[in-house]
Amino acid sequence: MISAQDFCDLLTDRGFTFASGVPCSHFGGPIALLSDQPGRYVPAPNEGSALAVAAGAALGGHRAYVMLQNSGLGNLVNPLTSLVMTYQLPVLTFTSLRGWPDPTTDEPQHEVMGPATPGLLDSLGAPRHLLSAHDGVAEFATVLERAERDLAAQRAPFVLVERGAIGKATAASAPHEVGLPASEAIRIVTDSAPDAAVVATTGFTGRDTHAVADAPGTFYMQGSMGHAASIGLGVALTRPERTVVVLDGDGALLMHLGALSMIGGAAPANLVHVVLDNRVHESTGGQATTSATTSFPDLALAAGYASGAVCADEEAVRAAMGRAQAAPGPHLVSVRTLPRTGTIPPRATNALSTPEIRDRFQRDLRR
Ligand SMILES: Cc1ncc(C[n+]2csc(CCOP(=O)(O)OP(=O)(O)O)c2C)c(N)n1
Repeated sequence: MISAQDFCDLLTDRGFTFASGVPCSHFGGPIALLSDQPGRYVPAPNEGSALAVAAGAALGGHRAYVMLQNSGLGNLVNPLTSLVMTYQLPVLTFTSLRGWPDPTTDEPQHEVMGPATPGLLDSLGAPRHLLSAHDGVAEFATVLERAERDLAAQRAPFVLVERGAIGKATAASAPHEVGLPASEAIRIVTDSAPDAAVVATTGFTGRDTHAVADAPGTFYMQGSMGHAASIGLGVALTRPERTVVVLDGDGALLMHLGALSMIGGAAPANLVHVVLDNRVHESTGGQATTSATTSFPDLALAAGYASGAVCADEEAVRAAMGRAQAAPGPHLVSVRTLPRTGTIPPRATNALSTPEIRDRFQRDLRR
């Protein structure tokens, strides 16, 4: 293993002064260290934006790298192939290797992308190198040396990073001063809409929802980060008689913010979009999102939602959920949530297979 400090230092020594990314727990250490230094790390909403901002920094004359989870490679393929490769921009990408080499040891959403990651990069013609868990500083220096040769040849190399290859560091965060524990917010929201179909975003939200409010009418996402509201829209449009509650995260909503405009345009009367806003990607270690400088209710209203509200206590959440179900939507309810404490409950998929989640959700929609 290489320490987070050594990882950052070796890159800085080579003149890489600009970094961006979307968190994966594999990169929690470097992101924490870089985030402490103003101007060193730009938190991106999705992997495509991370690559594009690094490409812009390269155009601006800086050496740039990005860090991301391989589940986000799909988000990055378009700017990789049509921007970075087309214009031969020297950007270095570190991607984790979730679901590899043995997908059965990881979460279900990594089963396809884990084994596919090396071949996907090969098929795109992107050079790749491996940083494995037992590599130290010397091996990392060799990997960087090889990547430098790709960069010098105007190619954009990838370094695939195994679990445990980079050490951890603690991220500073600026949580809300007032708010609700996430599991409490989920309990209040689901209790306020007992007949609703629920779509729960990936990560800790699905775990909490399964622990405090499991119901057949809940669709637990594993992966497909950022698409909870779009899934909810599809359900809401095809089941107009049913209230649909989306439990979203701030990081997840920001990942595909264009969904707000799609929802505003489609105007489903029965959709209540709840954002559990804790200002961080808590599921991957608490790396900051950019929600502190973004107003979700203002964005929703500007995108055509019927209403938008911010809540920080039980009374306000209950009142907002009541209003949202009494008038045609779509409605957005942003709930300020506090950092989780204690043990995180197990994933819904420990108790239910993904086809079981699908089947019981569909049966519940038909009832
Ligand atoms: C495309 C993609 N990129 C990255 C990840 C890794 N990931 C899983 S959960 C998560 C954080 C989600 O943050 P947020 O929506 O704010 O919810 P929180 O974890 O704070 O509850 C991330 C980055 C992923 N699953 N998919």
